[in-house]
This record gives sequence, C-alpha cells and structure tokens, in this order.
Amino acid sequence: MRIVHNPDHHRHDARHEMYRGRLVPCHETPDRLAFVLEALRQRPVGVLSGPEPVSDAELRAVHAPRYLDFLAGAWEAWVALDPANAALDILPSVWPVRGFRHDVEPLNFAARLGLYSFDAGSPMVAGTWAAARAGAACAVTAARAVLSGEGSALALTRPPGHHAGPDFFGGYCFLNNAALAAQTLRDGGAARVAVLDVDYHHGNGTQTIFYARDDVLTVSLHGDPMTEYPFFLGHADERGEGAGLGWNLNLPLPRGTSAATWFDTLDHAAQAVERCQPDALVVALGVDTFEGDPISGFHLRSADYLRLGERLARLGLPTVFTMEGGYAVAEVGVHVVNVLEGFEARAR
Ligand code: OKP
Ligand code: ZN
Repeated sequence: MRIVHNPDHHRHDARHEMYRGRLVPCHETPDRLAFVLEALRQRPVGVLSGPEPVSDAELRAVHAPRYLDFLAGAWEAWVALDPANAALDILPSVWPVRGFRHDVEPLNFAARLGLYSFDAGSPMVAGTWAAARAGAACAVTAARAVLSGEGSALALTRPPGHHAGPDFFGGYCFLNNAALAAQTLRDGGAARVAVLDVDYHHGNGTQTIFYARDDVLTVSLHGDPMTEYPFFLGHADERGEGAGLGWNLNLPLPRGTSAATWFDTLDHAAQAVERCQPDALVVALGVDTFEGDPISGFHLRSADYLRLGERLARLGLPTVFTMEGGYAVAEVGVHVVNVLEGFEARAR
C-alpha cells in the first residue's frame, strides 16, 4: 500500500470553532495525523511518500474556479481588512439562504465568506490554503499510484474533504479529496468509480459533486441527518438526479447504532458497490464511528476497524483511501492502521 503524507497539514492549525454560542477549541487538530504516523511507525503497513504537484485544471475538475480563487486569496483579504486580524481565525457569520442571490459574488469579504461556506465550525488560518492544496495533491497522487497498478493507496491528510462541495466549505473541509481522487481515477481511464463514505457524518460535499453523474456512484453510511451533522442532506430518499438517478445511496442510521447493525449496513453498501461494477473504489475513511469519539454516536470498537478493512478488501477493487474524521485523537492512529492492516491481510 502506498501512503501519501501531507507535509503541509500542520499549517492548518486553527484555534476555535463556534459551538452552542461560544468559541470552543477545534476538534480537527494537527496531532490527529501525528498519531497516525506514530501507529504507522509501529506497524509499517505501507510505503510513505510525499505528494506530487496538482494542477489548477485538476482542482477545477471538481471545484468552481471562483471558489478556488476565494480560498487562495482569503487570508490576504482577511488581513487587508485590519492588520490585527492576523492574530485571529477566519469564521463566517452571514449566509445567503433561500431566496438570496448566489450568482453575484459580493466585494465585502464577510459576505464572500458566507457565500462559500455552510457553517461557523470551519475556521481558516494563514496556512489553510497551503495545507488543503497539498492535501488535494496527496489525494490525486494516491489515485495516480493506483492507476499505475499500486493496488491501494492512502491520502494521509488533513483538513478532511468530504463535506466540501463544488463551491463551498464546511465541516472542517475545504477541498474534497475523495472527489478529487475519484475524478483522477476517471480521467486516468476508470470507466466507473464508486465512492464509499464510512465517516460518521454524511459526505454531503461528495454527494453534491457527483449527484447528476452516472460515472461515479456515491454511497454513504452515517448518522441520521434528522439529528446529526450536516443535518440538511443525507436522507435515504436522495438517490441522484437526471442521468445520476440511482447513482447515490444514503444509509442513515440512528445515533447509538451498534457495531453489529453498522456492519450489516456496510454489507448493503458493499453490495451496491458490487452491483455498479466499478473499476476502482474510493473510501472516505473517517474513524469517528468509534464508541469513544467525542462528537459522534456510533459504537464501533478498536478491533472493528480490522474487520472494516477486511470487508473493504473483499470488494477486490483498486482502492484509494482518503483520511476524513476521527476525533478521539489518541486512538485515531490505531484505528486507521487497523483498517489498512485488515485490508492488506485480505487483499494479499
Ligand atoms: C467533519 B467530518 C458537533 C459539531 C459538529 C461539525 C462536524 C464536522 C465533522 N456538535 N461540527 O465529517 O468528521
Ligand atoms: Zn465525520
């Protein structure tokens, strides 16, 4: 297995997210990846490398140019408002909901920030763009490795990606690494690609990016959006639109779901992937399904991640993993490496 590590991830190191009326410390922190690297040092299940460069054209195959321009210039615009802003995280506070214009990009920075976001939990700092762009490069590099016959690869990166849409950020995500990997696989010759999202939270960004397409199947099992973030997408009746009808599958589960029920549901997801007969698989790998996760509500235990890896390997597909959530920070490394170890044991 090839493991593509983001050398710039630590540059995305924000202080606060808005939660219940106050700013609380970020859950999505650089030490998450440090724990994965440490677990990999103890159990070297793959070969580590850095990312190759990613082109603007590759990013634009998934994200809108004006959104990419906004992200690239956000920090400079923020500090231009007031030099004192250099000591503060960027957080949005106004959004264009139903009935507002989305086609006109305001000049005001706070307004542009709202136009391109959907929550106040995803702060940006000076290094966010560099970290996110290098992470996208990891995802594209991992997909290229699989196209070259590598069998499997992990984009070991943060910030995560699966909540980021064509032109919006949120849920700690800025560029959709899983979508970029899927698109790279498509452009490299895979006729059909499946994205299977096993993070606790619905992969709304990935769903939105591919919703009208019949070349990328999107499947997500996640906490029921009636009670769980991201709330406004991820229901079972969202099946795709136009040519993409039937190409999206959501498997929402109630908060409190047991590992047994979760694995039964994973079987349904895996069967949908098999029916699609894809040439390659992208797994949006969140390990926030762990019973000890501080912001999630499923009950997987550490050994269950070995079983998850084995189940994914049984699909027998060239596979790119992208690193998504997991906030029981000290356990994240063990869980990610368990998935990879289970996958490799079965794939070999
Ligand atoms: C990102 B990923 C919890 C606040 C939720 C956003 C969660 C983003 C999860 N009360 N904040 O899917 O792991
Ligand atoms: Zn999550």
